[in-house]
Amino acid sequence: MPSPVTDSGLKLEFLSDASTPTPGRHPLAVVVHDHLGGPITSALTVRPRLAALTPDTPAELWSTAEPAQHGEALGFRLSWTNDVLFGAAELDGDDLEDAACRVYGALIEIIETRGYPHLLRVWNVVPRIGAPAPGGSRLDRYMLFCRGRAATFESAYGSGFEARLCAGTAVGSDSGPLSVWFIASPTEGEHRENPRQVEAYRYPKRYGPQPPAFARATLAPGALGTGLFVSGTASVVGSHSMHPGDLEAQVEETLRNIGALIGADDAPDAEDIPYLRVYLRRAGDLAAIRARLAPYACDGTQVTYLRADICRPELLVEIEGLARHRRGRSQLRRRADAGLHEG
Ligand code: 3EB
Repeated sequence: MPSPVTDSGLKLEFLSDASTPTPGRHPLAVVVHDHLGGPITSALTVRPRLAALTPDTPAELWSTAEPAQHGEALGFRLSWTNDVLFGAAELDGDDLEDAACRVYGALIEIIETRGYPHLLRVWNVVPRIGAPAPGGSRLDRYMLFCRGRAATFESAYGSGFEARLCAGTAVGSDSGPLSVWFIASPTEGEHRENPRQVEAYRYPKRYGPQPPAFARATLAPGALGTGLFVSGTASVVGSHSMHPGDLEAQVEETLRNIGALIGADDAPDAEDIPYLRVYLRRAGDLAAIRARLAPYACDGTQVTYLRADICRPELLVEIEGLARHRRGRSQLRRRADAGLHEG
């Protein structure tokens, strides 16, 4: 069983049918990846419309030291303690730009009015992310999503909105609603950039008229423990997609990116990163990537494999995670220092 990432305010553990949650903790939310029933029916349950690629994929349980309260607002299901707010919404509708505006408008209103104004982590599952936008504009649906999301952040936070963006993931499902879930806090986290990558919100226009609104990682504030939320990370160096169509090279590049983000010289060690979630465009790549990541699983990292589309058509894999933050050892760079810019 992988060791928990944090023992204080917010803890992530993994539940299979055989395991029971740590006694004395209280469920905040559960993210369930397989067809089985949710292990904790009383908690807010998120079921991403992404197939788990291994039969034994455990659910993720986010738990708190204090009992959580549960409620609903503006289309979001919510779960909270004094230290943390978890929310999840599913939104149907053909107009993805409008759906992104509405869901992010509601999200921002909720976190601001309820006293959790600092976003720490957001996940987005976008149905048919790579399909063309209607109207023959040469945009795809991911670009529409990016437009709605960024416009909403900008109208809420103003022209410096990029400084408030947190760690994120946006991947594609075959069908279903736009699904967004998030973790927010009353106190600020620390957003990080990757020295090997251009800030996503500064990507040049060739990747879409509106760059994606996320930071490469966010360090949770002290009250929640010391976990570093690592964004969905792909084979992108600078702003370019590397190794189009080459799964194994993309995996190596992605691991180097994650390593750079957490201050390692190369790929991260298993002890640095207790959780990896892998999104694969082609289910048939499972065996190859599992072989590469086997050392992580051996050393106690939970590695979860899901089938998803990646936002750029040439990308085959995206990996996110939760890293341990090691005081003293860290060479993490603050956003302001991450000076890799392209013209
Ligand atoms: C990338 O590096 C890969 O739009 O929220 C990763 C994480 C990616 C989050 C998002 C997109 C998003 O650009 C794609």
